[in-house]
Amino acid sequence: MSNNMFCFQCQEAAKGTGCTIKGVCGKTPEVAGVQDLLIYTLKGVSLLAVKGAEAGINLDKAHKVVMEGLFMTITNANFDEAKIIDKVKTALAVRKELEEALSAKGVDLTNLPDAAVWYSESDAAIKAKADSVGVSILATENEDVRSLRELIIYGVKGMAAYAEHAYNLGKINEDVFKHMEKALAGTLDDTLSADDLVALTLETGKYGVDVMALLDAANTEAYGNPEISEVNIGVGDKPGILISGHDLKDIEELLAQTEGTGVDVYTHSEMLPAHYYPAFKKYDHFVGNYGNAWWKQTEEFEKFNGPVLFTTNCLVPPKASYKDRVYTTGQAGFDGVTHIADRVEGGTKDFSAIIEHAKKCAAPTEIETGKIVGGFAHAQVFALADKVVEAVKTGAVRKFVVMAGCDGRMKSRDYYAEFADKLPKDTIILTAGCAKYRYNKLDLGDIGGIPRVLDAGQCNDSYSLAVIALKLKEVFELEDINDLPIAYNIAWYEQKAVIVLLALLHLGVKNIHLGPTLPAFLSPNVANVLVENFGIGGITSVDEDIAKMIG
Ligand code: FSO
Ligand code: SF4
Repeated sequence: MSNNMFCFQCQEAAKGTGCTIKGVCGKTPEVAGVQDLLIYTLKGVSLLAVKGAEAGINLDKAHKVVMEGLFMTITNANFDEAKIIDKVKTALAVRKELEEALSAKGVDLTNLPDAAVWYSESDAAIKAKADSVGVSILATENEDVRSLRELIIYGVKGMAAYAEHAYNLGKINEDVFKHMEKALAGTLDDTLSADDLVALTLETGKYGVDVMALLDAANTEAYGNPEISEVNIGVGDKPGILISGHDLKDIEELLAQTEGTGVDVYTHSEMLPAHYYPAFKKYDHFVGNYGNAWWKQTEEFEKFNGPVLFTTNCLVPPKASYKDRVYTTGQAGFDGVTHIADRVEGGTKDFSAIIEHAKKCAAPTEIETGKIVGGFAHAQVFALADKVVEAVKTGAVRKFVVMAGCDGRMKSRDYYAEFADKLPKDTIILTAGCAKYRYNKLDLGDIGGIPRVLDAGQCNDSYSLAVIALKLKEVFELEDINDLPIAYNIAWYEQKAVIVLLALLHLGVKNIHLGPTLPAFLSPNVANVLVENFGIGGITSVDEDIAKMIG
């Protein structure tokens, strides 16, 4: 049994340094241990995959296990120790096949590190191994190397999540997979200097842009371009299923399978933007969005009355009062909750169990009424481009403020609601991700018909915000994206925000304010690199920051 852990991958790391007894997120030392072992094992798989790419070996299985394993260890995705152990076993089996294929090609496999050679078959031996590698990041001597390695690992975790959503829609970018493997293998390489690791971090940002572009293409080709939409936040009188997380393929199949059953479908948190896609508007039983950002779920799910499906994070350990109504699918998991199996190739997932469950439940209790507006992804904003450009030229819009990212439970995040509220009325907020729940129900008005909060969608739709910025740069004939009247005040929580940040840095965006606190995994020197080269800064008080960002 583990009795210690170390994790500092998210913004809520205990004391701003790291969780050591139990995660603030609810992760136990046992789960933390097997997650760390899974990452350790994937580093070994990746090392062989890099060699396999050079030797021309088929890497489909390696790509898949690396993607799934990385995604599974993201904050608030999977708390099920047995599922994580299963993934370790899959990774070891894939590694074995790779070893055989590489040996057959005569590739030298001597002197590999332990991560690429350790092996166990039994759960007990895997748990024992987890105990021995669990806190290994503490043992890496140079704190800057440790910091950069973790920054890279968290970046590729976010990348893996987006790659998997695209993969589920049949879109693959082989170079993205290869980069995940190169990056993970790079974290095992003691010959890489801090400078080399900085370069690898920035290269990760390039693939961050690529994977978000891939997912954007996958989503819009499958479901159409998001369009301005009003979303009901009240409830109907039929029982409902609440679907959370980010996977649009899952909601597509759930909507199709619930049609005509008398069960309504509601979105939760990051699934809200599903309402913006034309393909889903045809369903009358797709009623609205229920609740707020992820961390409010323990209160809100009690009132929903029906079953809740998690397609990804952010899952909070469920209370006994509604745990029997929680279902997971994909890389999400929690011990004791029903997991809906993956689709077999060419087939669909089977949501009949959750639908039958919903039929026996009461309709949701109303917690809010009214509507919220969203759907301002790149194509919709381009359709309004003339209006937007005109508003900037006439001075009706003084500045855009990108407030994308995540929400979280910390009191300090009240800052973002206050910041949005106090922004001068001639500014427009561009948002994406669950950060918006801090201000998307405030009445911030509009500027000549353009709403003052433009929601592009999920955290990955931050890509849309970057595309919009690049388009404006072209329209205004500017040399540098940083000459645009756009300020960046981004809230981060978990590892998808890390890849979004690295992607923005790759696109040349400077002077991003990152809050509510800077990552615990940044050593002072690594933080300095980000400050000096990219002007990254934290947040201070609302008034000071508004003065700084808006002028
Ligand atoms: Fe939020 Fe959670 Fe989308 Fe994250 S629900 S916090 S950055 O998973 O991915 O924005
Ligand atoms: Fe702590 Fe965040 Fe790690 Fe959870 S994910 S254990 S809250 S640092």
